[in-house]
Amino acid sequence: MTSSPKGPVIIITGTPGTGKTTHAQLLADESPVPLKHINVGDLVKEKNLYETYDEEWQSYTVDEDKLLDELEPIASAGGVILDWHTCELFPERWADLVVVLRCNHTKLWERLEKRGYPLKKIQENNEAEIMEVVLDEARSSYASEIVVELQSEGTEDLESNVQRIVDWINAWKADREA
Ligand code: DAT
Repeated sequence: MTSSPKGPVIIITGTPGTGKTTHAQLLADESPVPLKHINVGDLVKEKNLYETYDEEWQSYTVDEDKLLDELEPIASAGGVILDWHTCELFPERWADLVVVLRCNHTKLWERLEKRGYPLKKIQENNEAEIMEVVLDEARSSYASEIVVELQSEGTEDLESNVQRIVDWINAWKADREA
């Protein structure tokens, strides 16, 4: 017998700088059910789940098998926010909700510049945001009913987005208690 998960699996994805970690932290604080925030990029570094590190691009080539093995028990247990700039790697069965954060490219450029990214990495990410790469990826990887696109430009967006996800969690919870 499989036990029912204690909470949903919520994927928060989007181009770097769109606000995933900021949203995930606030959501973990405000959620009506306990949610563990996993910053997948940090996990990859901490647990050496990568093959190489590219100095020039300042980025890791992830060992996808190792990462999936690490995340499988966590996702199966439920009650987790997966915060990462890509989502197509995660099996469809893991996801209850996929939030894709979006940001105006001028604002995104400023955020990435502040982060000290090399120019070509800023350009690449900015272009990806304009081309809706992560949104397309989410839409082609998961059922359309569970993919939500949200703007993340200011604190008002942040607060209303998190409230919207909290409302969704309350509905998820009520559904299971019915
Ligand atoms: P990500 O995890 O997607 O790389 P982040 O959460 O680290 O992005 O945010 C990058 C920066 O932008 C950080 O200084 C917080 C700011 N930011 C992001 N979304 C925001 C929002 N909706 N309102 C105000 N600031 C935001």
